[in-house]
Amino acid sequence: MTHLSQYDPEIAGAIENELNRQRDGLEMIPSENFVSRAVLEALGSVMTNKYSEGFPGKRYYGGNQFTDVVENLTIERAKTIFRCDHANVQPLSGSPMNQAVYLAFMKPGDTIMGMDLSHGGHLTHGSPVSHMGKLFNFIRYKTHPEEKGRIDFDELMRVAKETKPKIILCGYTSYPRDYDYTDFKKVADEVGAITMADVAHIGGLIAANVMRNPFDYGFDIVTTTTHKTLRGPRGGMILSRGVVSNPLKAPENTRENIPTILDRSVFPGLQGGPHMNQIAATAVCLKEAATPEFHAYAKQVLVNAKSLATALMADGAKLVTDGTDNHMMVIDCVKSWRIPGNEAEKLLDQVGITTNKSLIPDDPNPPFKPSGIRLGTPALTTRGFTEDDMKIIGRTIAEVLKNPQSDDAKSRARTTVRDLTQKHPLYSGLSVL
Ligand code: DSN
Repeated sequence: MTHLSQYDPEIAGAIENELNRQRDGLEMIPSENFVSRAVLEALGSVMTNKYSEGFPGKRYYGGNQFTDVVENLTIERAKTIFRCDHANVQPLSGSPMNQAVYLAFMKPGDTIMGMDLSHGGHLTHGSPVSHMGKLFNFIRYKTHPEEKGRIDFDELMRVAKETKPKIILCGYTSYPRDYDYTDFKKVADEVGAITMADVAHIGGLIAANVMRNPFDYGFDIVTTTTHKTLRGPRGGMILSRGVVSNPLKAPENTRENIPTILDRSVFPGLQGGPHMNQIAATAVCLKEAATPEFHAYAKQVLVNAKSLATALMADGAKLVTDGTDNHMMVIDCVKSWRIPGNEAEKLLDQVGITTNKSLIPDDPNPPFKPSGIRLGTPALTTRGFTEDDMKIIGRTIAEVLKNPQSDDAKSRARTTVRDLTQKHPLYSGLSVL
C-alpha cells in the first residue's frame, strides 16, 4: 500500500487498522470470510477502469477483448462447479441478484413463496420492510416445529395450491439446517411454479460437494453470493438450467430460455456496467473452489461448526433447532442466559469475538434487541482453526455470556483470543493467505 499511504494516509490508516482488527480477533459472523491474496490482487486491478455493459461478445463499449476473457472464464468455471447450464456473474451482490430473478419472471402483485425472516429467510425473501416485499405478494412459510427446524411440506403444499405462486423460493440467512430440495420441487411441480434456491450462505459448501446442490434435485434457478463460504469478492451469481423443468406448467414468459430472460433482467433491466474487477476476482475464487484444498476446507467448516455447537450446548447454550447441519448456529441468548442478543454481541465484541445479533423464530423482541446471536465457522476455518480450537471458543463464549459482569471472565477470554489468533495468523507467511 505504498502509494496509498503516501497519498491518503487517513484511508491507508483505516485500512491498516481494519487488517489488524481482522488479525487480532475471532471473526465469527457466518457470512464473512478472508479472501486469498490472489483474489485481492484481481479485485484491486485495472479491470476496475473498464465499462463493459452487455455480455461477452455483445458489449455497448469498445475495448472489451480482455474483459470478455475474464467474464467467459468466470461463467465457464461457475457452470462446471455448480453443474448448471448457464451463469450470470454480473450481479453486484446478493440483493440485486435475487431482485433480478423476481423481476425476470413476475409482475408487481404476483405471488411468490419464501421463508419468513425470523425463521431464517433473508430480507429479499419478502420481508415487509424490503421493496421486494412491497412489490410482490410474498407468502412466507415458517419452520415447524421450531425446535427441529423442519418445514411442514403438507402445509406448504396446501398454501401453494391455494395461492398459486409463480416462484417457490427456498434459502436462508440464519437457518442452521440443510433442506430436502425434493419436497420443494414436488410442491412447485404440483402448482406449476419455478423453483429457486438462494444458497448465498452455503455456495462454497455446495461448490465443494459437502452440502446438497439444488440442481441435483431439478431446481430451475440457484442464486449465490460469492463472498461468504465461496471465499471470493463481494458479489452475486445467478445460475440456471437452460429451460424450465416443467415447461407446460410454467408461466407464459418462462417458456423461452431462462438464461435469456435472466440476463436481460440483470442488464439492462436492473444494473448498468458490471464491475469487471469483481468478476475477475470471482473467477479466481472459483478456480480456488475447484481444488482439493478448498474441498478439504469446506469439510472442515462443517466439522468445526458441529464441534462449536456441541461445546456451546454442553455449556448451557440453547441453540435454535438444537444444533447445526451447516456452517452456522443461532444461540437463543435469552433462553440460555437471560440476556438479549444485542448485549451478547457487545460483550463478545469486548473480548475480540465478532458475532451478530439475530432474531430467533417468531422472536417476541425487535430486530435491534433480538433474542439471539448468529455465529459460524467459515472465516476461522480459513485461518486453519480446528475442531479442538472450536471447543475452546465454545467454552469461552459461554463463560463470557454466563458472567456478563465479570471482568475476570473477560480477561480470560481476551487471553484465549490472543493465543488462538497467534496460533493461526492471518495474511502472513507463504500460504494462500
Ligand atoms: N448480510 C448477509 C448475512 O449476513 O447473512 C445476508 O444478506
